[in-house]
Amino acid sequence: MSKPILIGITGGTGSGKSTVAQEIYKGLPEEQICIIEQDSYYKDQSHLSFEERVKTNYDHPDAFDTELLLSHLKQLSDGKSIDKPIYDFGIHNRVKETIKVEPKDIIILEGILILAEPEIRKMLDIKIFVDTDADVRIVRRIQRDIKERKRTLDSVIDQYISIVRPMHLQFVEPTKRYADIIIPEGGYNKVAIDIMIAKVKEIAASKQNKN
Ligand code: UZR
Ligand code: MG
Repeated sequence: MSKPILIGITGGTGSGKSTVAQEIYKGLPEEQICIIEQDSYYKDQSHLSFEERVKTNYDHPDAFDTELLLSHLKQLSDGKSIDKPIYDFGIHNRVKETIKVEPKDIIILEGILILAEPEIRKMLDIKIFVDTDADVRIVRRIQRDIKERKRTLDSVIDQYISIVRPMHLQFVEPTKRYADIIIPEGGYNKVAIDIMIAKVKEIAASKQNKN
């Protein structure tokens, strides 16, 4: 297998980056593409109590096990499978189980702080920033965190004002400068997604010819 193409998709929380990643994924045959979520690489916090884990700043680059993520990206690039960690947002911790991910021609890496890490940036062939207004992002975040991440309305709002927003302005927003492509409005932007799928299909076809 020739070296895979690594596509990074970033943007603030609730921007629609996971949706864009899923849409591109669905546009290609399963044997050619995989998704790695930066969220899966939140640090193992088993040594902390639940009360301590709640206080972790999850919007800071230090919250992530970037060393493990980088080594997994390198393994996939070298044609080796990885055991991707599973993160449980309900308990704020990594669980014991992992998921085996096989190397594919196209690897999508998506997460809020992937472009904030120079080592990750260097590995990415295509860098995308999903740019969605903050009011839309907070509304989506409220809906998602209550439905899927076992949060209350008050806790989502408190966390947003005290941590998520300042960290976004300090660490996420400035990485827009590193993007090759900026997609407004994430998952609802069908034109941008169709263009991306066409491009990725073209890359995948050229890879198949080389294999
Ligand atoms: P996305 N996050 C949690 O709420 N709890 C955790 O245990 C780990 C992460 C949140 C994190 C960040 N912030 O804003 C968001 N907080 O997950 C990133 N507070 O994920 O891009 O899917 O929204
Ligand atoms: Mg997401």
